[in-house]
Amino acid sequence: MAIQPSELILNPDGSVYHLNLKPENIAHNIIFVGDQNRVPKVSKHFDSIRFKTEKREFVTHTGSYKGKEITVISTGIGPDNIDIVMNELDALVNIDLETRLPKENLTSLNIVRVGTSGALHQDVPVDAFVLSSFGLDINGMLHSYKTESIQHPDIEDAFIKHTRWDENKARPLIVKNSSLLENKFESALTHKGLTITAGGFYGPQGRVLRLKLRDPELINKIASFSFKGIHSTNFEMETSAIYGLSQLLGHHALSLNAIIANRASGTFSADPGQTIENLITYTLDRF
Ligand code: R1P
Repeated sequence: MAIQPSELILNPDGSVYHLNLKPENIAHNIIFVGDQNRVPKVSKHFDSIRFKTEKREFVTHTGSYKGKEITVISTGIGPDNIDIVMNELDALVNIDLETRLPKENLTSLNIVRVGTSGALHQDVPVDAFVLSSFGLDINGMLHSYKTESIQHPDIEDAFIKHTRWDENKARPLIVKNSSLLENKFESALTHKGLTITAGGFYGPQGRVLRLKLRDPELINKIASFSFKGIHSTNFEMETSAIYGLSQLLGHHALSLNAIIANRASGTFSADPGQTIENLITYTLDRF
């Protein structure tokens, strides 16, 4: 049955509602960045840019890099935005926007996040790159979907026990990256680990300014979590949502984060712009 206009909203020009994109505007290799000002920092390396658009925080440039078509798109901050970006990008390739029917032959996108993040341990110093083997979802967005097929209950149960997780909060959910992309993007420069995706920047990541936290020890318990060689490495706000929705929709996803803060040592990068630039060129060259 055709998907109703209230469910799949299209703009008058036929583009998808939030991203302002039509199917022909995107490549199948896609870089996600959080900050919209990071989009031109990626596309300045392209040989040429064939398409640009923007709406709200969603800025898109499509072009070629060393002969390969790449789209770079900003997702803004947080898992709620990832829900929009993933569903609308998937609609562009896997739903016929004329008939509003899902296609029979599905397309898999390659999605790599180039983000920034705070590390939890001193052995992942500022200016390092983290490649997320797993995303640990503590924000709950993915629970709107049927996720049983992509979860890792053994690691989740160990995490719940270790942190004495408050049952009023959404059950933590652990999702894996695309091994195909991990093999392509890992190197001696990447620290592999478990990335915790929070639904906020302050309290949800254990930062205290003026408000008391429900569980002040949570950050220490998260930092000390490990399970069969998998260690928690860093906090940010998108990875698990990207991994979860990519797997459910049939896309390949990987998250790379430039470490600009270290929560264990209390330090911040002296030149975060350069570290992000280094991660951008690293990612483009491996695509
Ligand atoms: C918070 O400052 C934002 O920075 C990090 C977090 O995940 C969050 O989106 O990533 P980006 O720099 O990619 O946005």
